[in-house]
Amino acid sequence: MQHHISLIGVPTDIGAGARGASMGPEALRVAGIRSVLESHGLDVLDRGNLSGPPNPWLAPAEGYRHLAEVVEWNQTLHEAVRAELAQARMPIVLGGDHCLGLGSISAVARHCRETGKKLRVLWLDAHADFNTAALTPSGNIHGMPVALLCGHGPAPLTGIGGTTPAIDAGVVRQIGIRSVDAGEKRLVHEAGLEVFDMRYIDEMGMRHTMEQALMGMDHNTHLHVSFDVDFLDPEIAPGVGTTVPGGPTYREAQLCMEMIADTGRLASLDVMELNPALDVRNRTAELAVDLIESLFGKSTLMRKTAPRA
Ligand code: HAR
Ligand code: MN
Ligand code: MN
Ligand code: MN
Repeated sequence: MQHHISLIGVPTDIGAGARGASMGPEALRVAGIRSVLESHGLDVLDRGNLSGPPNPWLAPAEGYRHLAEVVEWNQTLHEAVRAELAQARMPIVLGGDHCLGLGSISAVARHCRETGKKLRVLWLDAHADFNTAALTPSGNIHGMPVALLCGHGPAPLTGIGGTTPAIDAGVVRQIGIRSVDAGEKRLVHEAGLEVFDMRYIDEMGMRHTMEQALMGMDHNTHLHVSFDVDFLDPEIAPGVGTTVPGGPTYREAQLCMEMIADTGRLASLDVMELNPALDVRNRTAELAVDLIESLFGKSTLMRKTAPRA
């Protein structure tokens, strides 16, 4: 795994239906994200925050809310992530709402094309984020980034990064999903997205789920994790704009992160949708940092290999 890490703050809630995710980057810093990573021997540069247009808080127009502003933030983020990867550093994007997955992952995909790497995207979320203007109940673009990455949506968004679609749906594994809109459900099915929803996790357990989601990766795989904090059960993670009951417990989330760490392939990360305005004494930010620590190899005991068959 890459030992040189760059933190990129993206202080915006431009794609969300609630205000406040714009304060996410600072809350993660206050929760100690940098020193926690450094305690594992990683070299961490905090690049500070990107800047972009303010949130005008308008109603959706033709199915999209704040389309121009979402394009601008994502273009800026795309360039920032691209620059870190070009310097062989691992970008950690501190969101910000999940519309930013578009700028982040389009840059990662471009880097993979340029370097001949195989991309795998793990999308940890309560939501599939696979809406389009025609399907969305809200117009909020944070409900659309996976569809946009797969080429469903308007050119100014789907074209960020030069190639449309930015990714093939086949590289994505969604985990923890438990809220999908009716039309969105049809499109997810049509696109052939691989979804490990909560029903699957309930029946098969997190261990088997992660074994499946991580299967087929090799030494040449670039693993990107897009961690929407609303993935977690709201009982432990109240500080998000769109809570959905019935998410992974603390232990399930830890196992998920530890199994990702065991692959040694993590090469870029998004931490999205943290909303300090809705949090309780920064508890959700601290939990996110705790889980990120596991993602980077914190475990209870030293293990030579993962204790699995
Ligand atoms: N599916 C709903 C919509 O599109 C809610 C989407 C909420 N999205 C996030 N990101 N919080 O996962 O409006
Ligand atoms: Mn080094
Ligand atoms: Mn999301
Ligand atoms: Mn979500």
